[in-house]
Amino acid sequence: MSNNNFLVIIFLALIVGVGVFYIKSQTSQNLDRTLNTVSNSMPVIDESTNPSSVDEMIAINNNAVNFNVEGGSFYFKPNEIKVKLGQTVKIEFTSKSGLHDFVLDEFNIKTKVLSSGKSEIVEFTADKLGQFEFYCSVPGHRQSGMIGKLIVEE
Ligand SMILES: [Cu+2]
Repeated sequence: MSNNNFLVIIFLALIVGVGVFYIKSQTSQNLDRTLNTVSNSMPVIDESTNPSSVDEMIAINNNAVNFNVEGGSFYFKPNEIKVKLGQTVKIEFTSKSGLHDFVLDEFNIKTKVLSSGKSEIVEFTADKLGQFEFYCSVPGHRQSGMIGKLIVEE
């Protein structure tokens, strides 16, 4: 074997070695990526934020939300308010035109009857789940469609 042949063989062996090393590292990177994807898509179940009672939900969502609600003949705008169980809900009700109030029986909410341009702020804790109708108690207005919906969800 000449010296030259020996060098060529060494050279080829190096190329094959580097190639194998490269393929191996690619494979392990792909495997890592696959494992990451799997663990990212797994739902995280944390017992401490998995409440079992309404009281616990109320404690978790114990923050405040504000809404501005307009009343006119014969509508509320918005006529759907969605909150989370436990939230402190603050509603500023404004009469746009005419005499109107804002009543939400289940939470003991009732503003004064307000004339055009007047506002009143009411506040309560959304401590019951479900859908509750709010309405204007000026005679005839509720029947004319002056109603809306408060949705309290988990
Ligand atoms: Cu009204």
